[in-house]
Amino acid sequence: MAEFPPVPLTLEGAFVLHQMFRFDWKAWRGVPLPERKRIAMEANKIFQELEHETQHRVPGQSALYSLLGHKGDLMLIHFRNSVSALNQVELNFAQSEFHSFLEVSYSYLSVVELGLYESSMKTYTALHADGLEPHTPAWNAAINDVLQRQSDAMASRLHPSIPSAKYLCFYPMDRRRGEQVNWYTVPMAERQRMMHDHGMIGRRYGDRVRQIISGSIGLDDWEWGVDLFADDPVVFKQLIYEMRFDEASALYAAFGPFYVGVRLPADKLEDWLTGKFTEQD
Ligand code: 76R
Repeated sequence: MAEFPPVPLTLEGAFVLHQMFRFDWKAWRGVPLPERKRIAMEANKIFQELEHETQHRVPGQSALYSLLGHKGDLMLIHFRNSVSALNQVELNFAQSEFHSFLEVSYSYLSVVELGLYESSMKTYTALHADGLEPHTPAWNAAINDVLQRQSDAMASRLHPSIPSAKYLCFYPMDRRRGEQVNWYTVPMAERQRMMHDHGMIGRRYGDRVRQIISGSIGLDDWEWGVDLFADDPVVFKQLIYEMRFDEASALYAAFGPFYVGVRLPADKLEDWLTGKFTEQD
């Protein structure tokens, strides 16, 4: 059998920045009320704009979440067409007065990724049958063709709109490269089988969770970012618990910190700043 590349084909879409902030409540309360009102209105305007920003006729996507626990108070997620556009968003926001009350507690840079485990081997085998050798110009051109066609077909998943679900669960993760097991030395066919099983479990939750997987190898400290959107946070626990028993997770997954937030629409920010935002449910 020919030596095929061990790396699955991937499609990349929107670049993603997660920003977690601590809010300085003490400093905020020290500001006279009319000032607070003015700063809150300015912030409201900024977030409204962020929610509706468009670039190159593709809607830029941003959303704000109220975070639980000590890891931060607010989380902003941004989807843009380029890393430089994300950087510009970050810089614009830093100019606001509201930003002086924030301290970044964590951030994460990644790019929406669709792994083509199901079709990579088929593609490699078909090109080989056509007499093409890996890494030759003809092979590379044929691969680019395949990727271009797939990208067009998957455009809406590569540039997703941020789901309107009430809750977001975000965490970064790795595939293990340890002494006992190493994902990156497992043969492609085995990884393909495990990812298939993974997808089958995930699909059972498809009606209750939206997942956006972003790749961050070379961009940030972990290898993937996982964003799960749901109206019921118990579903996060159920899905992730079930996946822990799945081979790809049980043997090969290592997890970073988890962040859970409640969607905070820009026009609710002023309420949030007075400590009243979540309705009782
Ligand atoms: O994109 C697709 O829907 C195709 C199938 C699929 C791939 C390729 C898929 C489906 N995932 C894929 C890739 Mn996933 N996913 C996670 C986690 O907590 C854990 O144990 C793992 C964190 C969850 C909860 C989850 C959910 N997935 C990946 C990758 C890239 C790995 C690689 O290439 O090696 C990672 C790191 C990852 C992790 N996944 C699904 C889900 C869900 C709910 C689905 C089904 C989506 C649906 O069909 O609606």
